[in-house]
Amino acid sequence: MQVKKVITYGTFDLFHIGHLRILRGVKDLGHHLTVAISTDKFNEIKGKKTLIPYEQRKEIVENIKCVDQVIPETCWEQKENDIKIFNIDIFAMGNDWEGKFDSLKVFCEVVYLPRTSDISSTDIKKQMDAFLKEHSIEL
Ligand code: C2G
Repeated sequence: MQVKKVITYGTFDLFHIGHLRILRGVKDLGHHLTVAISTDKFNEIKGKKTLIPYEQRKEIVENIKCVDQVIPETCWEQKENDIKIFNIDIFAMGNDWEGKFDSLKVFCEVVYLPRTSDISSTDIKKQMDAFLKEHSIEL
């Protein structure tokens, strides 16, 4: 049986059920899952503020049962090379990225999976802020 290799990319800050579902969904497309996690430096380039540092986000994701390999994501442009060096068959993302990575269809299959609604790292941060304010807890 040919091992089908899949890859996905993300920040995975404040790991939540939406992240877990997408990882499981991407893994279900093949047999071997590589996850490229945005480094803290790349998140600055993405304009994305993260609470959890890269090393901890990496340790959490690499301990998820369906994850086989974790690599750093340091730039937007690395995907094509990753697909080549890791012999990736399928690139997959949540469908908030629908169409954004279609240029990779030249190198592998591109799949966008349904995003889990009503949860995001940003929402969690907002809810935490509101909770702290409501209970007048000054950090
Ligand atoms: N996701 C999801 N449901 C949510 C939140 C996120 O399915 N409620 C998915 C996103 O669609 C993405 C993955 O989880 O496929 C990671 O999401 P983020 O950590 O927000 O990553 P992002 O900022 O989208 O970075 O080069 C690609 C970028 O690194 C993606």
